[in-house]
Amino acid sequence: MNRSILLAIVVALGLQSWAVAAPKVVNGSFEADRYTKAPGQARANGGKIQGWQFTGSVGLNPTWEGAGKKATAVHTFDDNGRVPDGRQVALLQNACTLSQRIEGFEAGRRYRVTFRENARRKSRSPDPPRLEVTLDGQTIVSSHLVTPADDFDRRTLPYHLVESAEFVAPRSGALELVFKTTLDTGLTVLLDQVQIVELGP
Ligand SMILES: [Ca+2]
Repeated sequence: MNRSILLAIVVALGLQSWAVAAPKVVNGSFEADRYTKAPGQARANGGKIQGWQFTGSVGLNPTWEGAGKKATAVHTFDDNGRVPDGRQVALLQNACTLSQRIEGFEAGRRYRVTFRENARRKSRSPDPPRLEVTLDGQTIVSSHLVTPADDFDRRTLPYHLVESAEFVAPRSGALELVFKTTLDTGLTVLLDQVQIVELGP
């Protein structure tokens, strides 16, 4: 292989990696923290979810009883469906926000946010909760009902996959992604695998 072909391949690989680079959600699978106090609200477990800010009764599930590999998962809120990625999901009980300022947007480029959602099956209210998602203040997923994905205590069916509307970055830099639950009826939304996909210029 001559030198010019090698260079062409190197350039092509470089372009490819540049083209797929996208703003990265920190801890988008909610695996970075380990909560030990059920039912799993952040305020009882050190008050933090790495990478995220929140208001209201936000937390992680499952919580873990015992140490190391013998720890038992306690699924108080994530009581149905197959965890989409890793072992943990975020929970938003009642009216909450869960948000992150995400670096790396480029002005004029198009993006899409994808995530997995589910709702707690055992709930004192028959009404499903509502969720809305904004990016830089723009609604990218309209307020919608979130329904349980599976039967109680069954972990076979996947969480619902949600794809946001296309989003054109109005400027370069960090933009704020916000998940907002909009009803205060004792219901819980479950989230996992939050990602940003770059669609191009
Ligand atoms: Ca996860």
